[in-house]
Amino acid sequence: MRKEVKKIYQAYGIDVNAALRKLKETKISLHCWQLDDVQGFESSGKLTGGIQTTGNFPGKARNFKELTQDLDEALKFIPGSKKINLHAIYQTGKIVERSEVGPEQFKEWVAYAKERALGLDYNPTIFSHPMLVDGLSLSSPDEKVRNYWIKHCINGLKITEMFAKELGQKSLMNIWIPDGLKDTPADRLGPRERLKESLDKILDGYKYDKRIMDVSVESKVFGIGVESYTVGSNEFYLNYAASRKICCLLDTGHFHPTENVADKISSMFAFYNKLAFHVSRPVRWDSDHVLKLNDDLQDVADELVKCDALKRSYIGLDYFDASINRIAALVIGARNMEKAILRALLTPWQLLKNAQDSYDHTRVLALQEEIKTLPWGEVWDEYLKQQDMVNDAQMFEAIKKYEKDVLLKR
Ligand code: RNT
Ligand code: ZN
Repeated sequence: MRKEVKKIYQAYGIDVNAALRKLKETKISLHCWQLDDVQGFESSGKLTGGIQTTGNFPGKARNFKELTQDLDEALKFIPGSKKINLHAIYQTGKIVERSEVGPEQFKEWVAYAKERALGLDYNPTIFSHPMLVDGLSLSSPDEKVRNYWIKHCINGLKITEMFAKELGQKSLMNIWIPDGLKDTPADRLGPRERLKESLDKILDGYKYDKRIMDVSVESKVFGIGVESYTVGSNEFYLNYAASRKICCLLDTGHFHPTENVADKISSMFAFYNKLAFHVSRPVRWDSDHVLKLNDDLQDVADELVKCDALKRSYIGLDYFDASINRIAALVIGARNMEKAILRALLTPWQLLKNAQDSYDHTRVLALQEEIKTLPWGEVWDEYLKQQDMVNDAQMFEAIKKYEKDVLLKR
């Protein structure tokens, strides 16, 4: 980085070193499921629950060994503080029934994370399974079905608590269910009452240590095959989380395409002191494309910085593209998340706020546009250098080599 760069930012009241420090401390939870198209190790076959991966890029990881080998490759290129986001289907050892998946099945992951000083987050897997009867789980009219998934989630609380204890950092358990209906419902309230009751049973089912872990609920607007009604809607979970004092999770792909998800963040922080995210990129629908450094992503990062929420948020990524090199997909998306946060940290928010509060909207617009051409790219390269990481171009070459040497031989 040229010496002048620091001075350029100083003129706006920005300390580049402080920005780099903050960025490095910001934890990003990397979703392991980008590496194997949300397949997991249970050999359950088809992905169901209104989500889908498309593409058939060669060399997909088929087991714990291959997945962690690919993850290690990806980690070489992702700077900053990292966690790995796991799903129940990534249980290891002797595979057990989904409802029985507990801490025992995640010991290998804990050892893996410990060795690399990573954190872990957890998700019960409530899809791709025969106990989703007619696509319904926690909201099912059948008590047996509900109890099956309640048990799965209660065990999940124990797994998440174990992650936090073993790794000495906070962990998140996020609940997402695909429950919904293809066509106009006859009853909308019934399933929601049942979901509410099931969630209460989960939270009452195990007294987890609230100081070291959080539980979040993830809403959605619709999925493939459940176009008309989603039980776990945004309003449902907003109210549920607020009344139960748990966390909401905003997946940036789970809203109407013209809705601005970034705009929701400050409204949430006006009432909650923490928030969880699945940062994704919807293209026309909840398509889970790899994160690009586009305006939507920048807007989310800007709000996180402006709300002073980097430390109060669980920032997880959630996309799955099977049509390109999966490791590159994970790395490019994660680097883009970090680039967006870096740019947000290099923005003179105080100057902008002052201008807005003094009704100087011309100044706001001018300044917003002016800072776009500041040399943040040099700061990014400096960030990589400080962590002994190669730049974007070299990263691509290295992953291509791994593709040739490892992936194409599988
Ligand atoms: C699905 C949700 C959910 C999943 C992952 C695999 O629409 O976004 O979070 O993508 O849990
Ligand atoms: Zn999600």
